[in-house]
Amino acid sequence: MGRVSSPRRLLLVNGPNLNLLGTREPEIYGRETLADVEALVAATAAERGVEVRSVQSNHEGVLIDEIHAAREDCAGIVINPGGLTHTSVVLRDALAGVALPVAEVHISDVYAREAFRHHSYVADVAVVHVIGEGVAGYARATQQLLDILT
Ligand code: CA2
Repeated sequence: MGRVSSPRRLLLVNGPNLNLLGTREPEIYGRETLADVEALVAATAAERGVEVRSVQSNHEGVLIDEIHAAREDCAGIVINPGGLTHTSVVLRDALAGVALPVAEVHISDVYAREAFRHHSYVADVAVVHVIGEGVAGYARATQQLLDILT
């Protein structure tokens, strides 16, 4: 199908270790779970009549396959790449390669943490950036991406 003029579906991607949300480090990542994040994004998009397909994986190749598949039926991608943000040229290449609009989300303020978190390979292939607003940032990123798409 490819991109359509009225977006019907977004892909939500959560990278490695984000399945642990709500179980550890609440002082950094809060108490909400991955299921809460996925429900929040689905509800936010549903207000605009848009569906969400959600994927979380601890495996880079799985994420890349999902990003490639999004070319077929998604109008944009909301992504928190987790630690791959700071390491992964291949994830960046996948996002650039599918040429869909991307919203980059980080729960914590990566720019106020360790120096190794200050560089994002994804930042310049994303059109929306929501950093350090907690889990609520996923809703804002979804809204901003839909503002661009509609
Ligand atoms: O702040 C974010 O959203 C991050 O993308 C989260 C990544 C981190 O490597 C990035 O620098 C910033 C880590 C995700 C791990 O999430 C956990 C959640 C709860 C307990 C343990 C890990």
